[in-house]
Amino acid sequence: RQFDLVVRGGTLATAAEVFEADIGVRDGRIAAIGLDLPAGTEEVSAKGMIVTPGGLDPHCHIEELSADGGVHEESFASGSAAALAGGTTAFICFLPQWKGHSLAASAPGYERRALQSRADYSFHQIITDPTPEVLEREVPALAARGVQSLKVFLTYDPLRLTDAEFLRVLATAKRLGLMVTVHCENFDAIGWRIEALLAAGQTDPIAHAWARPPVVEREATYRAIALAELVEQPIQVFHVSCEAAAAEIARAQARGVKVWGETCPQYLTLSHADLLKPDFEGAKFVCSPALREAGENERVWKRIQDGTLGVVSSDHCGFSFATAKRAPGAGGYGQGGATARADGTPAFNAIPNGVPGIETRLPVLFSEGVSKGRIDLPTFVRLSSANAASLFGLGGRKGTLAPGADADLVLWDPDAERTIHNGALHHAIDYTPWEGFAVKGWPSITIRRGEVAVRDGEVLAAPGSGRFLARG
Ligand code: DUC
Ligand code: ZN
Ligand code: ZN
Ligand code: ZN
Repeated sequence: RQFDLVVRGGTLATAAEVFEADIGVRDGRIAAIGLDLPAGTEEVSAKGMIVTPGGLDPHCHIEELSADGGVHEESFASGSAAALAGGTTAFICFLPQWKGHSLAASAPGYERRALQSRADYSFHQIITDPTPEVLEREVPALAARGVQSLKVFLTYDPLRLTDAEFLRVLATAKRLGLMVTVHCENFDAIGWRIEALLAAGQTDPIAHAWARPPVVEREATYRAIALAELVEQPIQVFHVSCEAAAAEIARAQARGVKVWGETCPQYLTLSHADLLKPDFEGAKFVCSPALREAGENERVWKRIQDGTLGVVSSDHCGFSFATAKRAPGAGGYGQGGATARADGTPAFNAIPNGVPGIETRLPVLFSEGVSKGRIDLPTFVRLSSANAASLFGLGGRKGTLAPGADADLVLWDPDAERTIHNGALHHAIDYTPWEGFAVKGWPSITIRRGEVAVRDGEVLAAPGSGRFLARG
């Protein structure tokens, strides 16, 4: 039988090599890779294009329902449209747990909302309250349904675990063979800094970074690794922002500890200068870990180049600027009492933490990485999909160009020069931290399981066409 689709004449990039070939697709999967494949029912020309596996964003917050009633503005329909337009065909977001609730009683209806996704999706289960009921009954049941990874926070009032609780989660993951992902910052250190800054009258967005300097991240990274080492449980350290934390990961890797590191485009391109923007605009750049001083971006790139950090996720967590201005503490991603200032804007500690970036993740990484010569194409593929696929149980299906894999393909125009503007993005958020950012290289066609999902910025995939990815 002939191919449903042939992507013809492109330069293919995988995690290992770059070569010229056509890709033949049948029933949503790659059926053949080779030169001069016979005609398909549909033909897409990839002449002059670089063809990579679809991006896998293993860390994004979509429509997350928080215990305080705050709802993420990003819906599954909008967030997944943005993902596809930015070359990401699958993502892993989070099943919330509300402290004091079982998993089943947290965020009711969340999985039903996810059915609206246009991209393929999976979940990490957040654990905020590791009771025996949760660890002994609910987590094993979830794992059996293909939710094979847990997420824990070492900071944030409503989310954080004590070391004792973290150890119990690690032990459960070990027993069930699950991966554990960790947000590493020292909660008490941050609280102590926030109090001192507020007492000194420092309330501007930049004080967010002063409240959580690199040492706060480095300490928690070291502690998470040490506790994981004790239990002999692999972990993935989320959103590494600085050399100090990356160095702890590198040291542990060198002694054979199973620890992996992730970073995000914000830690490769943005800095304190952004938090200092006037008219409260700095609030657009409040994320945790915080943006660092000028110069730190290059040190994080070095840790990509030496292999310490193997995944670049978005940590997409969008709160509109309009929301941040008037809704202190929205979504639970803040710390300490919510203080309003004379003009009604919140003090730095009550600005909801997070930046939107699910659509810009890969264009920024391609441009700053591949186009500027910091990384080669196979490294780009490893960072954008392949490494996360192996780490989270999607190897062979996602992140690879090989017969049998899902036909998730991105056709990159390596010469396209664009300036990022929020008006052209597909997310539901009213700003992008990369407004006015110039990039070279753009995903002109995104194919998800053999269907053209985006062509020249137009999203063709319908809500509900994404599939839940059970992982094994
Ligand atoms: N950091 C953020 O900036 N937002 C969401 C959660 C997180 O850890
Ligand atoms: Zn986090
Ligand atoms: Zn996050
Ligand atoms: Zn603009």
